[in-house]
Amino acid sequence: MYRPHILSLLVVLAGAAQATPQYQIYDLGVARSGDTSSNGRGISSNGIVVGRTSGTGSSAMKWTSTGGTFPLANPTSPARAFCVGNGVNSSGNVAGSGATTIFGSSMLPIVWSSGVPTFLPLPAGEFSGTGWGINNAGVVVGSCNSGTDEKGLIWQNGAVSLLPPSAGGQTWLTGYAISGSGIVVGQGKDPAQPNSTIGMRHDLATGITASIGALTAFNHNSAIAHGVSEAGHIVGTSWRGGVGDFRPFIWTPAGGMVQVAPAGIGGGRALGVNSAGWVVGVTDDGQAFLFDGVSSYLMSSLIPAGTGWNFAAITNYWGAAGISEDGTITGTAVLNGTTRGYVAILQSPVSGTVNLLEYNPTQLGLPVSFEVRGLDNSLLQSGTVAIGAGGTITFNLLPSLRGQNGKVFVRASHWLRKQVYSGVFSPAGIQFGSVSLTNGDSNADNVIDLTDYTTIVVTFNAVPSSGNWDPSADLNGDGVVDLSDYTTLVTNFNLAGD
Ligand SMILES: [Ca+2]
Ligand SMILES: [Ca+2]
Repeated sequence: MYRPHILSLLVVLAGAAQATPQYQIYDLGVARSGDTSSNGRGISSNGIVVGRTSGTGSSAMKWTSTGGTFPLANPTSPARAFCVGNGVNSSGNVAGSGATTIFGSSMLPIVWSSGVPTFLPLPAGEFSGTGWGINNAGVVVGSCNSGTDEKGLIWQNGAVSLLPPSAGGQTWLTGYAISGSGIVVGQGKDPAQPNSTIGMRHDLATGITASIGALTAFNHNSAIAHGVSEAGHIVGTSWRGGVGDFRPFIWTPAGGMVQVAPAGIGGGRALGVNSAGWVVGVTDDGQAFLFDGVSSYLMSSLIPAGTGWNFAAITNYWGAAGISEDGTITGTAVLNGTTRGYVAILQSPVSGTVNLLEYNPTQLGLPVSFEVRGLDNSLLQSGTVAIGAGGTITFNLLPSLRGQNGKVFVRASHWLRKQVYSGVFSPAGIQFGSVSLTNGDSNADNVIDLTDYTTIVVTFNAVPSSGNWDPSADLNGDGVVDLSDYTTLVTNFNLAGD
């Protein structure tokens, strides 16, 4: 009887040890001259962002880490001057819609492939619709019509069809997202409870549609499924029809529907999820949040202070709209008073304290080189950072290295290289503690030997104004090469770095 309690405690303790994610946030800007605002609405599994740039009319816009923000052309025949991109796949193809007014009049579903807009067909007798999600195979989901007459649609190979009902007669209102393996999620209606909507899941591989239920522990009976990861996690909102009590959830085939731990004021809506089970959404008061599988955080608490971003300034359904496999988040907030789409990139800080031995002046600001290597010693990342207060150094691990196994080394000009870490590169970063580096490697070949000895001998008694001055021989940094430096060299003679 005690075992479940002990396991629960262990889970809690493990959670407490997980580092808080840290993000850098970037303005998506506007993509057309004269535009005044933008939104981030969706992100692909590999981090391509899509949204809208708005001024006189609007256009779908796309952001990539290499190309920045750029607009996607509005269709001209028939013209649609109010377009938005809602979903994007890893090839950069975008699903969205175009309307004739800002209120969404005469809205038509559109796909942009290589930036070129193409209207998606509608079922016979339907005259409006929108595209929401597009997977890496190019399959699009969305809806036609609106209100209680809305119908969930799927477009494959250019042809449209209704998303199929469940065996129990539950039908689709909207398909919001689709994974690469063909899991479609969205909202539907159930003839057994006509006054509420239900969360829906369809598997293209099996052809089966089913409701994913609601958070029955909270006496809920209604849900919307809004996002799906490549691994099949589903997220959305569960609530009690006619009451409210909106709560974000994550659903898996094995675990069913579970409330996402609250952030901020508690209630809210989940919009996006990745294959690590990280969830993004908005709280009931419109603030963006992130759930990292253990804890929930307001986005405003995960970015550096003083960026000018305000997540509380607008009532905002899209505060955090999507998250990629490497933890990149997009959404909408207010930057210095203007509504803007953002992209927030997860930082994996590698940090620790470096002590440069046998060195007299302050080491504050001195350069330290770092190397990230694989277990086979292949160089994966390298760079130079300045020593901060208290000897601290920090650099950001490349996102592509998260979760890999490897080693981290540091060195400085005439100090030997030292391995400071070996193991898994946690997405939340690495803290390697405190390391002291051995002085005396004047020629920086990672061994203290006769060559370094010779350097000291030929520069002996030199000062910075001397013709034979060599700063790498002034081991203790006191501005003269003398017996102190010689003693350090002799003490460390024949030592080699890692
Ligand atoms: Ca040497
Ligand atoms: Ca000296």
